Amino acid sequence: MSSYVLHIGDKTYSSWSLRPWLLLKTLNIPFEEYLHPFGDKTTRQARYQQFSPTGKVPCLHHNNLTIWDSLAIIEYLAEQHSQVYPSEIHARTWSRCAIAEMHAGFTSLRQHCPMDCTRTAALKDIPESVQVDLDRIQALWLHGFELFGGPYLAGKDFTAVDAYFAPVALRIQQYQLTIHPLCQKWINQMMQLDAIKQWLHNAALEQTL
Ligand SMILES: N[C@@H](CCC(=O)N[C@@H](CS)C(=O)NCC(=O)O)C(=O)O
Repeated sequence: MSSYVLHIGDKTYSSWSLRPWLLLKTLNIPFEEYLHPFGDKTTRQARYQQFSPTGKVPCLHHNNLTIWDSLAIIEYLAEQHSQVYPSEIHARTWSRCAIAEMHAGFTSLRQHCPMDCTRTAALKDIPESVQVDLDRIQALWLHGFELFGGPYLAGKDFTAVDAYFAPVALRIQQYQLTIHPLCQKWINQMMQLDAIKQWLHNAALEQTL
């Protein structure tokens, strides 16, 4: 079996890239990483289409397969590695629902608070639509803690759903958004992951290039 090759964008900004990267790193699944800077927008499609049919990152290559889109990558990895999702069916199903909701939604939070690892300033005026997204995220996470007992979203282990919401954890930090203390506790724990520290370190280095 060949090794996984993951194509990603700038660590400072690429929230979709962070999800599979963090999952692979934290589950200790070996992979090769190729970072393609966003760079000039006019040439990006052509550059990215050399490895990704949508011209977007992330994109995984494995055993002559090309797997584009972060959600398809997570599902592909789940077929190979049992630790990607919780073994218990309720927790696994809940995780898939939460991931699907993240993949398709929270557009206001994504639009008004794009992931930016250089940012430290609070968001002054929080649009109502952003607060609606945050309220739903908070309810979802609290439901996960209540159902599965924490400390991770779907139980005692870090799994795909934690990786999928990691960019939201970073956004809440970067824009200094207020969230329920139990959710903040999960964010603090995520910030302690070696892989998150490595991502942020690499993102900081991008600013010096
Ligand atoms: N639905 C896709 C979204 C991928 C996406 O939008 N990636 C952004 C970077 S975070 C991208 O490649 N943008 C390049 C562009 O649109 O030119 C996924 O889940 O992977």
